[in-house]
Amino acid sequence: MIKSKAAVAWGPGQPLSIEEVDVMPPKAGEVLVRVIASGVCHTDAFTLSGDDPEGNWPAILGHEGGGIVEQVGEGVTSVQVGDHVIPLYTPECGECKFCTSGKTNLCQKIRETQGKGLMPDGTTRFYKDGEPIYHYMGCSTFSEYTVLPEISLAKVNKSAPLEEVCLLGCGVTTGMGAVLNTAKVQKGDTVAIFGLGGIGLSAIIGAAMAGAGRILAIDINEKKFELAKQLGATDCINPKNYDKPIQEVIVELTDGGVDYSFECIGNVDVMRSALECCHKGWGESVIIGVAGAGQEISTRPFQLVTGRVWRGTAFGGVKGRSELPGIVEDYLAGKFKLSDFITHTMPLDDINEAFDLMHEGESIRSVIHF
Ligand code: NAD
Ligand code: DAO
Ligand code: ZN
Ligand code: ZN
Repeated sequence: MIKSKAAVAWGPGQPLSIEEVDVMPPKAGEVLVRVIASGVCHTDAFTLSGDDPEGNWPAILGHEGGGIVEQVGEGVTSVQVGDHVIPLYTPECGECKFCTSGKTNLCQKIRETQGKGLMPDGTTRFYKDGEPIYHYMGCSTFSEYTVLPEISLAKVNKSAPLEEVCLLGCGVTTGMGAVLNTAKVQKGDTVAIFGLGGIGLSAIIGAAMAGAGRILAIDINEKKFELAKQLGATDCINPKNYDKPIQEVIVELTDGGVDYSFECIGNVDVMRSALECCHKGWGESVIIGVAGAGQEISTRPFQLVTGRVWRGTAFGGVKGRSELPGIVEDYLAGKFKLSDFITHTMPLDDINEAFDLMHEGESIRSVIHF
């Protein structure tokens, strides 16, 4: 057992509390990781708010990390002590029906226990004063040390700075992957991106990489527009400046609608706008944002009858163990930058400030340095 400084979420709606917790050694097939850095994603805030039906309490949140293997459990062969790794909330076992389907990245091997905040054997590795603390999304990166199943680790090039590539553990991979893998945007396409946080801005990078002809960036916070333009947005639109539904505005601006749209907020009304701004006959809308528990989407079915397509994506459709190392290589080769996203860095002690900055719309990503 080792001691670890961690930010514990004791319950929904409460600030995180910095504690010294006990971390149990990795069991068979598990790995102890020393976390070097972790981004703070909107999904952490969503779970902390209490809106996430899978929230378990108390828990150690965080799922956008980068770290170094400290110890391996029995039978672990794919990583060794000293390897640099990115934790995966979507594991890749390579054996389950989902992994072998060739159709999805949603490995289900440890889905049930991960959703309950537990390791695959049904127990936790975190304790405080003898009481268990739950894992989060199989990652729990808001702790100096964390334990993950081997299938939840992508081994990456050691020359990549973990303080930056941690963002590939969620936000940047999700946004870029949604555009490049899920939608497969092509050169010259017109795209609309709703919500310009870490996910939406990464979707802009993906659209620019794909050679999209026009990239419409939509947000109600105009402070996001400058970076959106720098990354490749051609039009920045604030829906509050119009007195008609934003989908009508976009359809007019784009000669009938966009080829692809992406909802990067988690707002079911915006999801409808994103679908309905798509071009009749072929436009496709991809839902990335996670809506609150129990919320539902709606549109007139005729929108789909007339050729629009509604779909969704998790982790940008990326298979973490086999594909994420290549994305890190692309970053190292200068195909995209990560530093633009890191608006704030701070020690774990100040992690609540990262949540405040996100809620105030001041940050793109805060990265916690351990
Ligand atoms: P964020 O809070 O940093 O960004 C959200 C942006 O949406 C902000 O810029 C905000 O101003 C804008 N916004 C809010 N309401 C709006 C509205 N009505 N119209 C236009 N813009 C509006 O969040 P993020 O970290 O970028 O995450 C975005 C969403 O993606 C969240 O719901 C998160 O849970 C989800 N997510 C999904 C996946 C996945 O795999 N599907 C992965 C990571 C995050
Ligand atoms: O396989 O049923 C499943 C769950 C997969 C989890 C994918 C989560 C994607 C959305 C959550 C946002 C992640 C930060
Ligand atoms: Zn995330
Ligand atoms: Zn699998």
